[in-house]
Amino acid sequence: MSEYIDKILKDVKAKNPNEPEFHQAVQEFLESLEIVLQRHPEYRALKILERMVEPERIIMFRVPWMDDQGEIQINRGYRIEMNSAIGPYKGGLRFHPSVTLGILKFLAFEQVFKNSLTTLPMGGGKGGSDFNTKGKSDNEIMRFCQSFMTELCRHIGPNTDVPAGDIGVGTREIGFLFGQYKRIKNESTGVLTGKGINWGGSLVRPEATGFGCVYFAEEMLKTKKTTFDGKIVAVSGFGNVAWGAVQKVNELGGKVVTLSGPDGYIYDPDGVKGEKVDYMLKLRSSNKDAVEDYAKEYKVKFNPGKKPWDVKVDVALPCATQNEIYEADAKELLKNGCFCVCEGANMPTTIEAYNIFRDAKILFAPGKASNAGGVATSGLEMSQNSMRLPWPKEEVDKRLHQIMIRIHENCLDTAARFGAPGNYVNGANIAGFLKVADAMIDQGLV
Ligand code: NDP
Ligand code: 2IT
Repeated sequence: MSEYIDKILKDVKAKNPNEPEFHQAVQEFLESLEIVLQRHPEYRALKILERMVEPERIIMFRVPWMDDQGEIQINRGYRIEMNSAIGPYKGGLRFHPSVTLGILKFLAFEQVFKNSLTTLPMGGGKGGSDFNTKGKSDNEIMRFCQSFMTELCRHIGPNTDVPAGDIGVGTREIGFLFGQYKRIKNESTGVLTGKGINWGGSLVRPEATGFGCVYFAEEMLKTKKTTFDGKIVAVSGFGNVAWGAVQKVNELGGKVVTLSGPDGYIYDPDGVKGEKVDYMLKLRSSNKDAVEDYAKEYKVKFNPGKKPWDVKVDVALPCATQNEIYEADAKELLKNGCFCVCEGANMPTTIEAYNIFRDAKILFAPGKASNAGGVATSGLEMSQNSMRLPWPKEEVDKRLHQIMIRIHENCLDTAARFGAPGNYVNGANIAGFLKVADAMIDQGLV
């Protein structure tokens, strides 16, 4: 690492202590940029990187709500408005007990460059709360969402900041949040994406992240002159992204043999297909936080406390959460013949594990490129809301597919242009960076 980049990273760590995930995301990003800074000294002169690592705005707030027993509960809410150089802040809301300021800052930082890659005009943001949806009744979730939006509504808007879902936030939560926004603001606009189909949502948005991830992986496989047909695939997670990915792998002739949750992973040698894919929706909406029930329902093996990286597969799609593939997992995957890792989640691979994949020269796609289909389809939802005209499913899916093909192309072209042919991480970081950096320069000292 150059002295300059090293200094930025040191300053980020000193200024943002106790935020290891944010440090990790910044480090992974900066490591790709060395050659860009050599070729374009203007970015350094104008302190573009120093500006990018500082969020434009952070909002933190109290979220008081009452549980079903009449007891008052207090959570913490956040919205990180990271960068608006190329459009309104855009990014999901995460409700999970592990949520901290540092986790949301890492996600908002990644989102800026992901959104840049989508080709659509969206800045980057992220928000959420340490609220735990596990074991909560629908009424409790509604009261929490209403309280959360009562504060958030003054900071967002269809041309300012447009939140969506992420871990723990699906159509149900978006509905409660949207309802409260409307009551307070007395306006019906596309202020949130991931809405229900009957009230402004876009077809294909629920499937979009998983579909997009598999479309991206399909392009990666094409570079090795192969397809998903007959491939064995490990998927982690069992949530929204995993569900979309499983459907598309099946459609393309592959077989998904694992799903995972915080409790462990299931191994289904016949493949997660047919009604088993619908069962994933039941698992997710049960608020139980576990996949073991799948093993009981379909009489397959459950491996408690383990992650699905020790199975013999061709392709791995990590779709659960950050830092779920460590160095030892990476070695295990390689040993078992895996030659393509395509991230559905945000930053599921640690830097050490990534280095192993990079050195082994297998296909590896970073989430900010390969999971961009979710937010891209959110962008398409915003377009439809502005036009007040919904597109049919085929139209949205076609646009999503084209966007993923273009992101793939852009990553490979940019990687080759900047001396790292075939390296999707460098390609994604550099391509995402250039567009945002140039927009910031055009707009003066922002
Ligand atoms: P869901 O809530 O639908 O599913 C998340 C899955 O990950 C669940 O299986 C969840 O179990 C598990 N999980 C969450 N946190 C942890 C944890 N700390 N340890 C172990 N397992 C955990 O979320 P999504 O499918 O929407 O999100 C999955 C990933 O994809 C995340 O990294 C998200 O940021 C990313 N992503 C999502 C997009 C979207 O549009 N939804 C778009 C792009 C990326 P449980 O909830 O029961 O803990
Ligand atoms: O991480 C992500 O890209 C998302 N959770 C989706 C964000 C969005 O605005 O659709």
